[in-house]
Amino acid sequence: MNKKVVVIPTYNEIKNISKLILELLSLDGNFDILVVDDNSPDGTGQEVERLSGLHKEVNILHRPGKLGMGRAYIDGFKWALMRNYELICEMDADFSHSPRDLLRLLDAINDSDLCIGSRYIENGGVVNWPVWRQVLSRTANLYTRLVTSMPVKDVTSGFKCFRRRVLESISLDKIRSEGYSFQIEMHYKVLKKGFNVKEIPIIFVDRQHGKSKISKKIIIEAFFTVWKLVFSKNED
Ligand SMILES: Nc1nc2c(ncn2[C@@H]2O[C@H](COP(=O)(O)OP(=O)(O)O)[C@@H](O)[C@H]2O)c(=O)[nH]1
Ligand SMILES: [Mg+2]
Repeated sequence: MNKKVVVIPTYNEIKNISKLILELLSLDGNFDILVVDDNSPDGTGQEVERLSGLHKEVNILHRPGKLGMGRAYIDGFKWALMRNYELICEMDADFSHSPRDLLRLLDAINDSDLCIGSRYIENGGVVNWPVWRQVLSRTANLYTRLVTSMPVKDVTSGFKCFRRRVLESISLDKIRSEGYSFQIEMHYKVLKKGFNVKEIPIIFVDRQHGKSKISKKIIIEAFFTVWKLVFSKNED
């Protein structure tokens, strides 16, 4: 039986995290959960610590401070690779990604190496996002696809599932992106390696609790990352 884990980065998600974990556990999908918390001042890390004492499927990786979502995922991936997980998923902590869709991703990866939950294919979509976020996301997608020629429709999606061989083949320490460009960089590198990438539709719902961590820095980083990727000679 394939070992499966979903990696969830958190920063100040106290209003979401217990509910999300309990919902994921109730799905009975036979997967483990790893939360990577950046010493959230609101106590998210301590709450997950408590839940990890009650449920053997729940794990927590504490980092000393806010070091960025990209590095949180890298640390989470390394943790999972060391523990022999075969399927390693990514998911946000704020219910924008539906727990039920995680089961669909785990199912759909059967015939691919990376399966992405996509907002921008038929039957996918976004609910309750303010217009500026929709415009930003659509523009970022269009811009990235024009510059990189990637055949992925939702290049900034943070809901996906990798086979371990995909993550093993990438030099994780060379990934520098912190925000959305982390997703772009991963997709670019996976495609460049020739892996089989698939998208399935998801409906992304804006968070009801807590705050988005999007910032100008994250947007600017994504703007430049696409050019760095295209001009980089580095294969991995
Ligand atoms: N560990 C960690 N998690 C982060 C950091 N920044 C964002 N996150 C988490 O990454 C996920 C996506 O972030 P979010 O702010 O919801 O982005 P948005 O949905 O695009 O507005 C959430 O689970 C956040 O808690 C960070 O610096 N460190
Ligand atoms: Mg969010």
